[in-house]
Amino acid sequence: MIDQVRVREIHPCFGAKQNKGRMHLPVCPGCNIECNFCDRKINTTENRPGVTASILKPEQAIEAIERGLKLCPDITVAGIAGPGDTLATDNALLTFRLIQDRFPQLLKCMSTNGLLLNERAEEIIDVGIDTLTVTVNAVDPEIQAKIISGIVYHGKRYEGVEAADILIKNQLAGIQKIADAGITIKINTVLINEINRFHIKEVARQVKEAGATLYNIIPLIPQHKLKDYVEPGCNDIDGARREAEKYIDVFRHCQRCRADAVGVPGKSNFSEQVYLGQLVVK
Ligand code: CLF
Repeated sequence: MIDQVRVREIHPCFGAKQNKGRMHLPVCPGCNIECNFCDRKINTTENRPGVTASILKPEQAIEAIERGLKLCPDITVAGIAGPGDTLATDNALLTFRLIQDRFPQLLKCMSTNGLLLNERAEEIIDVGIDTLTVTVNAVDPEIQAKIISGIVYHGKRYEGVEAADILIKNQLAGIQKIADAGITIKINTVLINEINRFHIKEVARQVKEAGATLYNIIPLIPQHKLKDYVEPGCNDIDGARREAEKYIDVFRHCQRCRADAVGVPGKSNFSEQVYLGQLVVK
């Protein structure tokens, strides 16, 4: 049984008040959806989601954790957040199994786009994930269809409202299954003023109903196909948060971390020391 009090006390993205750290393990190269704002990159310079200096194999991730814990004993969470999707391959779940054996003291935190969440929910529960984040940018297929160009689902590519509908149904059904197992779920929504600004409260309402308990609104970084869109300002983010918190608790300290971030979010970063020389790109 997952200790929810422990999660809130030691997880920096789920309520920890003191300096607690997380270590991201970049073991997931590929993705199965095409978000119009997403630009996955291998480099050491950009500080944003979807960027990593290296892609590791699951066994290499275990060695990286050993280095990370020596450099930053405040790390309490082993997280996997890309750079691709954590369920598009088996790498993330394999890595979490190894972590369970070698570092049972660490919370296991997974982030996914949710396309395969419904069909892989039992595996996630079996692996013993403590916290799950699902990125849900819309619950209306017409709106979601403006955010993604397509999905690849069971070997077939879908586009438009059809793709959006498959994604949303799998996300909500998956959230429900994971929540029923007692796992704490946070939802990330990328705030795009021109597309989903006035849809946020409906996303918040529906994900809460499905079983999520925490909501994180991440302002768009204008890039890729949305490079000419406006970056939301403080008023937009604040307004969206106030609408969302009528339905669900809101997390306000997101640092838009890299897929290989190591340290206390916003305070320390040891990714170069941990991952330098690990440029193993599959
Ligand atoms: Fe990583 Fe995400 Fe887990 Fe945290 S990050 S997988 S829940 S351990 Fe946290 Fe970073 Fe924001 Fe993510 S500050 S980008 S919310």
